[in-house]
Amino acid sequence: MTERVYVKKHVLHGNQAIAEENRELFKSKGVLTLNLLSSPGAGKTTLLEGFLNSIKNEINVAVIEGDVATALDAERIAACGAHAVQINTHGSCHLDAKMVSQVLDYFNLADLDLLVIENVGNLVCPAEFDLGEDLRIVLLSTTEGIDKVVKYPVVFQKADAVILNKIDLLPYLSFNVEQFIHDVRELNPKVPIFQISARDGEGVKEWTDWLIEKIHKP
Ligand SMILES: Nc1nc2c(ncn2[C@@H]2O[C@H](COP(=O)(O)OP(=O)(O)OP(=O)(O)O)[C@@H](O)[C@H]2O)c(=O)[nH]1
Ligand SMILES: [Mg+2]
Repeated sequence: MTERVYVKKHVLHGNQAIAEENRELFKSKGVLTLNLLSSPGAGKTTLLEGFLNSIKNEINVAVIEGDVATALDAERIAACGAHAVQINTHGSCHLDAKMVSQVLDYFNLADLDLLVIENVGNLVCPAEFDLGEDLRIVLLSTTEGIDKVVKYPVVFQKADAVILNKIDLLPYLSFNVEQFIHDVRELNPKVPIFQISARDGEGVKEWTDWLIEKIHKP
């Protein structure tokens, strides 16, 4: 048991050192970096598609896609006209800083305003692994249930913004938005909370404006 704890600490310590190198590199190139986290299917890629189509001519964005298998998400991002690199973790439930550092040569970071890293769909493991990002964005979708915030607190505690997605489905669900906001605030009192429908575009502009401001005034 003790040995297991030690191994985890060792792994996280090694990850942190590489994450700091990534962060220094991003800073030196002047690129803002996002780590996008959610359960599988909460709508990360759908949000990115809408976002990319809306800011195409304003800022230079590239995307790293993390999935256990396939390049489906990278293909969706490329279809929006953005440069995307797919990482397949082959079983691992999260990206780590080394995986990210190994694909950075595929980008001309100095030309980018924003690098988005879509993590593997999971609310647990990705929360533990710093990738060197500037901001962590956490999505929850209304279909996942109101209890997920209190059941998976760490990812919400560490978020720089929280997005509630699929609000178009609220009329068909018993999801209580006020309870959601209350539970998030208990864990992370000042975090901005956005309510969106990535599918329909509702609320996405508010999040986009918040992000663009971060790019201009990090
Ligand atoms: N009704 C509704 N469906 C949505 C919304 N956003 C995404 N979806 C649907 O949810 C499903 C999953 O969306 P994705 O964007 O692929 O989710 P993801 O988080 O990227 O999934 P993984 O990368 O597999 O973790 C798709 O069928 C989307 O069309 C939304 O706002 N409303
Ligand atoms: Mg996706």
